[in-house]
Amino acid sequence: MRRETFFPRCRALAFFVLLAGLTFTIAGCDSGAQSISPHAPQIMLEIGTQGDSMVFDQRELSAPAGALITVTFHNRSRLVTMDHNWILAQPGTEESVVRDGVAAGAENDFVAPNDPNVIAKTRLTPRGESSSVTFPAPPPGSYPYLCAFPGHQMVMKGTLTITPRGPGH
Ligand SMILES: [Cu+2]
Repeated sequence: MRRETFFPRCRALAFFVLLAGLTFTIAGCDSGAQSISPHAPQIMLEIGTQGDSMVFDQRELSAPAGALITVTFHNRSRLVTMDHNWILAQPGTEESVVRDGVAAGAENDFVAPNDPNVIAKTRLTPRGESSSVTFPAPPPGSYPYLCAFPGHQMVMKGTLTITPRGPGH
């Protein structure tokens, strides 16, 4: 079985996710752009805060279409007690996602339950902790990500680019 797995920093975590991927329920190979085939590359992405600063350490991430993506977010704050999360939204929906998230409150990680514009989200993550989310790559395009904690999205944001699949996929 062909796999393209990135092992950036934490091999143990990557191995765990690989195992999780192996037990992932396979829905079918040709039922749509977001279906996950058994040959789907598994992409590990890592992002964090810039220490105590209210910004992401990466403003851009990318992954190929058809991949199973795992984003691990690290809240690297040490001095400042501040929660953050990582939210991937449909293009152009950031304002409504944030507005509805504020209304949903901290008990919902500042993300409205079942918001159709939210593609993926991690939990609200306290300082010094990490959280991750695994999801099928959306169709090729540019998708905004942000921290949904009220007020953070103005500076705590970036873009995930989904690149088209190469020939042979
Ligand atoms: Cu934040």
